Amino acid sequence: MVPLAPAPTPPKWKMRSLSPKGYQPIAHINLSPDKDETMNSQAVTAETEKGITLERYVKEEERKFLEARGIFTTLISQISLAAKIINAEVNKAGLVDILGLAGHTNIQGEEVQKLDSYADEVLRRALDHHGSVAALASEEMNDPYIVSGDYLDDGEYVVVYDPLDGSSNIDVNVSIGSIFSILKRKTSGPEAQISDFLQPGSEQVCAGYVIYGSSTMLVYTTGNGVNGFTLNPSVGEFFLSHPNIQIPARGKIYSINEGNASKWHAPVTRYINHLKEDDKSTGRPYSARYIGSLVADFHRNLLKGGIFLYPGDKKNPNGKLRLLYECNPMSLIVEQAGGAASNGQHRILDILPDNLHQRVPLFIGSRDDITDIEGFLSGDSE
Ligand code: AHM
Ligand code: MG
Repeated sequence: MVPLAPAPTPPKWKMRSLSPKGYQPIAHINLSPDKDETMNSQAVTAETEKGITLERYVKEEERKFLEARGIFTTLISQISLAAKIINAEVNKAGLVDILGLAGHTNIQGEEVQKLDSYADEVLRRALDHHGSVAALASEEMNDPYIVSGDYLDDGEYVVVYDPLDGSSNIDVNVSIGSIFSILKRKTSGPEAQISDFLQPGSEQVCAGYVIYGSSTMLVYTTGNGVNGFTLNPSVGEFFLSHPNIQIPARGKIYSINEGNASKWHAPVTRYINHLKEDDKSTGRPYSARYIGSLVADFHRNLLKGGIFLYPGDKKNPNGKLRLLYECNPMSLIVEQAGGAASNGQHRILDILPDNLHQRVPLFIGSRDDITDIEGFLSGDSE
């Protein structure tokens, strides 16, 4: 259980040095500490003490962002509310035999909604009255949900999400998650357009995920490092439990669906064989860990180090994972934690999307491991 800490003395905000491939400061919103030397240093300091609430952390962080005006506080708080509601339902998933199977009627004769469409609706309803959210796009919806003018204030942002990723794992009690990404809207007409979503991932102003696991955690970044908050279910509040997450530069874990090995291209096969070789000096062999829930596989590798691969193969040249809903948010998070994400040739965050549901090969994790796989794919490495 995460304890409530007494009010801590605000520590100095630590600026992290960025690797050459690292995330560059977001241009259109001031996410850097205030340049005004006259400003009280307390006011430009974000709390990083373990045990403070998510809400307090976001507020403290926002004080440094002159343009943010409390928008992220309410956005993150709406997302965390949705996460708690989804979490409550996920926790009941084992009771489906008693309450009724999704897609069927329950004992009261009511139709039981599938958990992924339920999660989709919860997130939409949590965000569509926000005022700053002009449109929502979800892996569950073919087209974006454009927020009506009545509910728009400034409508400056669009939000993209995968409401329940890894949903094939629900009925076997394995961790699943929700993934989200926030972009600043580009068009200025009365309604948001698809083009507002089709921006490279480097333009995200916030990205995060919620993992429904042995405990429920919300992990997010606004471009100033990555922080993880654990839900204390007895009080229904997220508390800072993992400040300033850093992924090790090299891991010892690889995560890939080896059932697809017969369809892999030769460099991927060579790379995976390389990881299995015995060579103490380079930390091999690696351990294989694959859950089949991106959020869970990613979260483990983020904390322990390692590489997750969903490559393009002979059957699916672009792999399986979606650029906007899955790859971009995870890529911003991993870069902010000091790692890297690539489609094999290019940084994921540099890809200009051409459609909402676009799939891309994904190689994501510890920086040195991503460098290695890129070497194998380019033919430079054995
Ligand atoms: P989903 O969005 O339909 O749940 O699919 C995405 C999931 C990811 O969570 C996971 O990494 C991947 O699919 C697993 O795919 P596979 O079963 O092909 O290994
Ligand atoms: Mg998904």
